[in-house]
Amino acid sequence: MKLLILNGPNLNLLGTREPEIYGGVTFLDYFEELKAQFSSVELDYKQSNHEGDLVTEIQKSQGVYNGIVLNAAAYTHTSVAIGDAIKAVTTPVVEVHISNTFAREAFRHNSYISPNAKGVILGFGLKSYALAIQSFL
Ligand code: CA2
Repeated sequence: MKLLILNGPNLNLLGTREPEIYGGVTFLDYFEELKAQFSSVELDYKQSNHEGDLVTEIQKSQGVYNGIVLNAAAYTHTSVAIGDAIKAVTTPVVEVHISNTFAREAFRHNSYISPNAKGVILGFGLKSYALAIQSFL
């Protein structure tokens, strides 16, 4: 089982700002925990602040990964291109969010990812990623 964790814009700042919403742990530290927790899974991690990079990574996943755990961050709520890319590949995508986007501003209630995702996990902090990996097993 080979999975890609793909994070979108500003998630490289995790653990440095807004800890009340996003927690105090950097994603690279959490990624080490995930690798230890899921030692039977081949996990790769990529992050980009650029929409087109995320589209390219989704396209490149075809035939390489068994699934993608995707937190498209703010692009979740704006990106037709990322939604189209998910539709264009057979790689199953599980959408994750750290926060409960439905408990936040109205503009975070829409997702261009969800209609094309295998499932959605949100609101469990960084644990959302572990739950998403678990869903592939
Ligand atoms: O809750 C999530 O996982 C989000 O995808 C995070 C996005 C937000 O735009 C989505 O509505 C929900 C924002 C990521 C920004 O991450 C930061 C982390 C630390 C400091 C500042 C931003």
